[in-house]
Amino acid sequence: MANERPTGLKANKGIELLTWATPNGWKASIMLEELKEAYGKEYTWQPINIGQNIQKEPWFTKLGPNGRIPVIVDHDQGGFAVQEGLAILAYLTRHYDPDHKFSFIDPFDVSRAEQWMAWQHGGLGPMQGQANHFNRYAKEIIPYAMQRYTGETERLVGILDNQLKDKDYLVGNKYSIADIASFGWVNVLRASGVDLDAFPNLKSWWERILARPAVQKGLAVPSPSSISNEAYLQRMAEDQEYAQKERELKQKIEEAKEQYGYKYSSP
Ligand SMILES: N[C@@H](CCC(=O)N[C@@H](CS)C(=O)NCC(=O)O)C(=O)O
Repeated sequence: MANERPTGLKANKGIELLTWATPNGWKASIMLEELKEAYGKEYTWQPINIGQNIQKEPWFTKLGPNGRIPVIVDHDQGGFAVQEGLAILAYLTRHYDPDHKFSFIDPFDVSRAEQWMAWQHGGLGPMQGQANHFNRYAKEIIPYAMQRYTGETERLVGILDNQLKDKDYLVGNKYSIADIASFGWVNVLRASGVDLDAFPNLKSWWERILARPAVQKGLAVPSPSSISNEAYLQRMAEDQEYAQKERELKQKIEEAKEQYGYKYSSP
């Protein structure tokens, strides 16, 4: 399935999700799996292999002008398309969560959820994304950028950890779109060079959410990721060559932090 190259929409009713197995993609697939479990709302999906730049093709950018996944199309609303994880979570709950199982009625809780989702969009996602880029994919090794973005990711997850000190979930002590927005990024924290064990409240929150059947299903759309925290630890234990390379990368990040006098501090 994941090898097929989509060339356009394939459904004509319900929600169609265009996605790939990434932290941003999981926001949409987890939400859709939760709605399916809670309300029996079916959806279809297509794999958009971002390594093949399918998200830049004209049929895709007509739906999601930013040329990035995830995008949903609501065939029951005249083919209305939504890009951006935050907007997708808001759209799906506004239309398809009538009992507010994953969203809020109280305007102050609505605002609290919006704040954490905006925080994820403007902070955790972009910073952790840049940490991954400069630690793993940059064409040259730039120690300043490595420590800057890895350090900023640590600062941000420290905020979440603190927020979760006496709470199971971010808003109203209820699992919601506020949690779903950040969960995917925390789900790849280890591969981003940040030690999840150093943030115990966050780790418990991550485990609590990971245990949900709908979350497990959402994480398998379109196929399981090799960099989720669990997959990462497993590969570190089983593949000596990979483990050695990862240890070398961690060492480079540590050296970069030392070079620029980085000290963990949050906020
Ligand atoms: N702010 C967007 C970010 C979307 C995004 O960056 N998606 C990445 C995957 S995690 C992507 O499509 N990358 C492919 C590309 O940059 O062309 C959201 O939260 O939905």
